[in-house]
Amino acid sequence: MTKRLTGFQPTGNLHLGNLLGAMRPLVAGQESATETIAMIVDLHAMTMEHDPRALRARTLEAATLLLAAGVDPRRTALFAQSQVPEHTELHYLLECTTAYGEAARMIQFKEKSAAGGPVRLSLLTYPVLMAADILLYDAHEVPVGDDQNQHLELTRTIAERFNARYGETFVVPEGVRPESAARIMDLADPTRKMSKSSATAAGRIGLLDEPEVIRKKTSRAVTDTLGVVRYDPEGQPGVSNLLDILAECTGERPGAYPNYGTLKRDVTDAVDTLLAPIRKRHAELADDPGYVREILAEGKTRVRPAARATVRRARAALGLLD
Ligand code: AQP
Repeated sequence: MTKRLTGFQPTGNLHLGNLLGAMRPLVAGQESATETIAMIVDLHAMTMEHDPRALRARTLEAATLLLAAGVDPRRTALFAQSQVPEHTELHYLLECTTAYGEAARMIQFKEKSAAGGPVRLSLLTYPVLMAADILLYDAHEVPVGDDQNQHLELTRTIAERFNARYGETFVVPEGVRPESAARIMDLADPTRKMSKSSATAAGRIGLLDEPEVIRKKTSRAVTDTLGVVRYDPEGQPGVSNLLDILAECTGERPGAYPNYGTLKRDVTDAVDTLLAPIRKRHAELADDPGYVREILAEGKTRVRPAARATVRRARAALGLLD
């Protein structure tokens, strides 16, 4: 059975981009024969300056939102990365087979380390931890957006080299694109992707945003001065992003629109229709944080034997004692 793994960084509040680009494909994957693993990658959220209280709260909130959006704990193992210590153990073993230059040339490292402030060593080695996250579970498929392509390639390189040098140990994973392109852009700057860590929340629709907030953000979405509703991501990125959001939310190709105002109204309605049941379910689950913690503990227990087995194989291949 194909195993598919998806990770979510608790670096901020999950947003519409996360939902359409990753959470919905994950939920849909549960219907097929695919075995699904959903992981809150809390250790990745520590590669930049972080607040411990916020990290704990966001980890629980991300898990709660995944459940509210349809992750079924009977079919998907849901857990936090740090709850399975084999992630950090395999990370170290893989670091011993990765060159400094391979990590240092990652675009994300270059961009984030150039942002100013002290650069954590974990920011440099994070793609190797990501390789460990994937290789630990013999995942065949990893959904990847453009910005993670380079990291997945590094994972494949590390796995292939390890297998060739120390003997067959890891499944070499394939990156898969979600069926629909679903790269949702920032409403205030449609040339950038909607992101948890963007400077302002104006262009980001949070999964828990109230209807009035959604309306404000969509009605202020940046468009252009052409005044024609046309799908042209190059020439009209703002309008095209709104059309993409509408199509993703309704599951239908948008019809013709006489002006931007009517398009924005329909986007507001479609987004709210999609988010309202998630908000409602989230509120119910948030009332019972003990339940969410139990689900995470169960998820951890479910995946740990596979994680242990992989680490055992890797240790033996590298010449470490039992
Ligand atoms: N804008 C987006 N459109 C479509 N898919 C998106 N994803 C993220 N943003 C969009 C997908 O959501 C999953 C989880 O993402 P992540 O938590 O690993 O972090 P990220 O990709 O780095 O997303 P952010 O929001 O931009 O986080 P920060 O600001 O912390 O870097 C992934 O499958 C991702 O492709």
